[in-house]
Amino acid sequence: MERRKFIGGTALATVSSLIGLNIVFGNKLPGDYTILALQDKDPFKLFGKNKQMVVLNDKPWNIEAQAHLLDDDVTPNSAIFIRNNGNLPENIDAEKWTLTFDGESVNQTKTYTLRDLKTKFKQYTYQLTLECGGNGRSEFNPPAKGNQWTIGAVYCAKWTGIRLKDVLLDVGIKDSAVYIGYHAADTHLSGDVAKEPISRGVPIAKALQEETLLAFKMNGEEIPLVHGYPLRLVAGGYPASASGKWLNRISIRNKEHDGEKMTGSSYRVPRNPVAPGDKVKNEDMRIIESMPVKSLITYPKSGAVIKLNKKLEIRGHAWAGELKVNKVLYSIDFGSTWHVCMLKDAVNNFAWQHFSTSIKFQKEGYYEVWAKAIDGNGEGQPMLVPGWNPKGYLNNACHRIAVKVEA
Ligand SMILES: Nc1nc2c(c(=O)[nH]1)N[C@H]1C(S)=C(S)[C@@H](COP(=O)(O)O)O[C@H]1N2
Ligand SMILES: [Mo]
Repeated sequence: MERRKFIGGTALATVSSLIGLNIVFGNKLPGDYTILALQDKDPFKLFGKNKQMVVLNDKPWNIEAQAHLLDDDVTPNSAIFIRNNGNLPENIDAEKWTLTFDGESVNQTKTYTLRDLKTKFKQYTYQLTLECGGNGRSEFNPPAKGNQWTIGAVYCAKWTGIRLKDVLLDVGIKDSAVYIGYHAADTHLSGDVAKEPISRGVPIAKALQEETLLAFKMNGEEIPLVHGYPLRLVAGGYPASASGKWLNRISIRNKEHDGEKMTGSSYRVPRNPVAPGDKVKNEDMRIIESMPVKSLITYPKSGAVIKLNKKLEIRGHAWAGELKVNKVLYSIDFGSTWHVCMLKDAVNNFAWQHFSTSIKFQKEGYYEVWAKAIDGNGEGQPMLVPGWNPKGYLNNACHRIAVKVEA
């Protein structure tokens, strides 16, 4: 007789959380059966995203926002881009979730349950900007392989969790510690369980910053599965790839972490400028740390139409990795002259800052509004695509919107 496998409690909970409903006869579900609600792969429904998000890849899921969806000070879940390097983990049981600390520079290997982490350490909430290192890749020429992000792989959500620093002090790390590397529960696309889809990290100084969190809430709720439920490393201001989702292990390293996507050309850029299309030797590449200064006009949507005698209100956000943004300027004459926008302070370190202004146009016709942010070191965004690099990282060119002024 054929034995039927029935889906276990934890797997069932995962499936239920994916569709956002209790599966009433869930205990009768055969183990190898995919329910219709999941066969119908509507990613917007599946992940609770706005229908105007743009799907760049479905294996694995990679979905980006459009500028106008990012208008809120704190990005709502519905507009948060998704970047997956592997398959989503299955059968997550938060009750049984653990986080292990190991590596050359740990005093002793130590494991905490998620419950320990939530109860033994003080909790903090910060807004932290996460931008994919490849945001803007689509503009590089010759083109770089990979997801063709335009401008929508950035967000600033409110993260709640405990300081990684507090846990590292509790674990005990050696003086030799220079880097941490994360490990996570997602699986390699090849199905090879020995391979990790991604295992990146940050220098120890970044790990010890007050805002570097082991987070279990995003925007006041449990982190959605696709964004790292039930535990995520969040290191604002660094490429978002350093913020490991589905976190289950952190290695304290005595050298720069050499996990998956830390070496070769992954998340690495040439130390010195290269000509477009050049081959760059590994030793001439460096890992991306703090992200460059950038801004985004989130209102109005490109293509806005305005009456000649009306002022156009514009607004958006600016961020500069670990630095503050000092100024945001706008131009309506293709960068010939620039004018200062109003700019707010960040609510905390590594949160984006909001800018706004109102613009009066002298004549009817076609205009572009360009925005340009300048960081605390006086460095500004380039008007057009900056330094070409083999994987198309760090495009922080000025964002532009088209405006029609009519009588
Ligand atoms: N475990 C794990 N963490 C991960 C990734 C991943 O594929 N697996 N992708 C990284 C990359 S490249 C980015 S840009 C961000 C995306 O975070 P988001 O999906 O919440 O927007 O997660 C990072 N953390
Ligand atoms: Mo990324």
